[in-house]
Amino acid sequence: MKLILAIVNIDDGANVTSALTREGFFVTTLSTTGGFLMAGNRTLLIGTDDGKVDRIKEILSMYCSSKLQKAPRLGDAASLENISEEVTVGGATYFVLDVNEFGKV
Ligand code: 2BA
Repeated sequence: MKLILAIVNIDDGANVTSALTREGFFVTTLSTTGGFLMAGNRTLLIGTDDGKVDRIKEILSMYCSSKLQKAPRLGDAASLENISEEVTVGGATYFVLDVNEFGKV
């Protein structure tokens, strides 16, 4: 069994979660914050059989598009200047972990 951690854009979170549950996957959604942009995103926890990991990756890529987002940064304290640059965020960043044990009691 595998546990997939997938970090997705906040705008894609609901659609990708619906698509996964429609196909019978069990999903837990966490509200998380990216360390670089300090903006909200969604982290999905999906426990599944090894053979279904590829299907999950397909669904993630279908529903999670990449987006340009402004990365506001405070300039030095003396000028208080805001310097902005754009970064490409997503579609989805995922990790596939081996699960030693899975149970419900
Ligand atoms: P954030 O940390 O807010 O990062 C947003 C975007 O900013 C990233 O998009 C990337 O384009 C850029 N970025 C992040 N850290 C950077 C850095 N140290 N220097 C330059 N640019 C940087 P994505 O790579 O698509 O990541 C989207 C979100 O996925 C991240 O939000 C973070 O929450 C998560 N993430 C991505 N890679 C991760 C990793 N290796 N470990 C843990 N979380 C990760």
